[in-house]
Amino acid sequence: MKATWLVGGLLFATNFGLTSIGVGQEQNTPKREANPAQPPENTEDPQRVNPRRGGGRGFGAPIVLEADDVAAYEAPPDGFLKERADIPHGKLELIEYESSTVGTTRKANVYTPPGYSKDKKYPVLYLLHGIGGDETEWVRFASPNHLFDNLIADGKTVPMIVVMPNGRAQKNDRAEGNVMQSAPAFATFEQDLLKDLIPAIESKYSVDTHREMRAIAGLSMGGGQSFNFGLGNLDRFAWVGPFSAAPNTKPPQELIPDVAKAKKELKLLWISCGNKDGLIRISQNMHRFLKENDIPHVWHVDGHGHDPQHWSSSLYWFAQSVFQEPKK
Ligand code: FER
Repeated sequence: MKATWLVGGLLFATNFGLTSIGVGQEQNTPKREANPAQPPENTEDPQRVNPRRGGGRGFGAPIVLEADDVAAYEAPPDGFLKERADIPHGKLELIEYESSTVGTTRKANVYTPPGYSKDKKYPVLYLLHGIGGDETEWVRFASPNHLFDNLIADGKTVPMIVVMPNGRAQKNDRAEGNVMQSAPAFATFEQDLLKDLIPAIESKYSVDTHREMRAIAGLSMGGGQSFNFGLGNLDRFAWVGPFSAAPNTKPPQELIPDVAKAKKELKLLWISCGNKDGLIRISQNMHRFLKENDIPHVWHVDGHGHDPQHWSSSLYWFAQSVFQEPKK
């Protein structure tokens, strides 16, 4: 029996009983364009197919839902990712920066909001992709330029710069071959981010460099990176948004050794996962620790799996809280 599922933008197929994931050769240009209007072709959830299957690279453990694993938000309105002709538009550009960490010139997509001006200083959201993705993944999955243009036009989010880098910090950073083998490069990216990318962004763009003006969010491996790099560097990030966090997430006790400090310094910890996502136990584990330690956070569990619909709708809601004081 064959199961397929989506891993950070790639279709994976495996036969039950095998512990490794067989990956095709064409990850470089993933065939499937994200279309939020349609359910992904591969929502076939390994759990539903065979809830008893163990292992399976982390997707295989049974999903056990708790009473508070519920949606904090509704589904976004129709058209939230569509370009609107009647509003001002920001700009999406592909930039390059020198990485001393990797020893190469690396790429990032950067969104600047409508009316971007050197006379203002902007907050920056670093938005990270999954194991099968690269600097184009968020652009393909969530049209972030339209999503942010629309929210800014409606006064629901503040003008911000959104940086979508390549989180696979290795010389060949294309999503090729067995992408699971590049998992260590997602940890190396912490150094690239802190030492290379952030300085490059802050010299090229007009950025407010206070920690309260820097956010980190991401999907799956990028969700784990958001937990690890955000909570691990509270002097750099005050807003953290992990969606569908992957097993690269460090244990909560390791990430939050000082509960009082986390409470004091976190402006927002915004966690989401789909209730059909075989990786949900990772986010549940974090939520449980945060609850036990009384650390404020958002916990949003919707009805999706490990899929672009969950990620675009999480970005839609996270974008409406980040860099804003909570509405009273
Ligand atoms: C794993 C299962 C999933 C894993 C990573 C992922 C490193 C990542 C999925 C994604 O980014 O979509 O066991 O181990």
